[in-house]
Amino acid sequence: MNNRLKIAIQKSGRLSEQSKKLLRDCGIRFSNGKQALIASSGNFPLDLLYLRDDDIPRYVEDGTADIGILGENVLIESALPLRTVRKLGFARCRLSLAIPKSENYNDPAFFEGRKIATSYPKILTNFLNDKGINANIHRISGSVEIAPNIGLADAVCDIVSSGSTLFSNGLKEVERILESEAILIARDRLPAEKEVILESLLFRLESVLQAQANKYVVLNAPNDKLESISNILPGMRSPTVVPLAEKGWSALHSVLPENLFWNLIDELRQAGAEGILVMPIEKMIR
Ligand code: PRT
Ligand code: ZN
Repeated sequence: MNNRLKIAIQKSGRLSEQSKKLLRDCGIRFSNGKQALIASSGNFPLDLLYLRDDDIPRYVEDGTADIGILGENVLIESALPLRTVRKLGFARCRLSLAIPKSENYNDPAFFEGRKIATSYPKILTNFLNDKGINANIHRISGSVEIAPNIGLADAVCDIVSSGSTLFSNGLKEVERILESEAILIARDRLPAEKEVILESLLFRLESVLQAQANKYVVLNAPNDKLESISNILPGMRSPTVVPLAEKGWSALHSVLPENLFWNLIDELRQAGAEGILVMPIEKMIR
């Protein structure tokens, strides 16, 4: 069956809601996966497999699924030759080494001969090998952060986002090994028919992710200020300018990258813009 694409997503966990939302934002309809292991979309040639995130690389590799959404950290730890098709911008975190707060730390030589608890033995081994350090890696699959407190390890190598888990376990982060976010992966060679479906999914994804990264801006300005304001807000091609009922004034419509938002808003006000409205964009196709 090459006329449908199979995507593996996390059944329940930190990635599952956002993975499903992203696909739904792409206009793809499917049932929830609360009970079932598999769901079929009725309006797009996509079947969903709900799996544990750790199993996703293997299933994409062996052809049970064609593509998948998972954390970059899990893909790298799997060491499987899969391709990263698109970074998805959610579930950002990092994989870090942490030690008890009371310890002094200068550099990775600290870890020589120490016992480190982790769920990421391969990534940690590579990091330590790179630094020429011999440590004793203790592989555990959950609650890594409690290992030093119960005397199981001297340090941990674990996923951190806010840092509060480390903090509440009396640990401090001393090395960042890897930055991670959710990604879309695919098997290296997909049949041509499946590549076509992936392309069409990617086109939709792109328009959703672009929209998330940008805001729609409407503002009023006196006509003699329009040019300098347009220079600040280039838009997709150039801003739309519409005259207001009040003579000598116009409204300017444009698009602004979310990450520049606050900086540019200040610049716009200084350039004479007022009545600024900023709105979310649902889809954006360049
Ligand atoms: O059941 P399944 O195997 O599918 O899920 P899981 O329990 O293995 O994974 P899950 O759902 O916890 O995480 C899925 C993915 O989310 C991870 O592989 C990361 O890519 C990403 N992610 C983002 C995180 C975090 N943020 C995160 N904070 N994964 C785990 N954590 C944990 C971390 O392990 C630690 O216990 O949260 C704690 C640290 O958080 P802070 O905010 O206290 O620093
Ligand atoms: Zn997992």
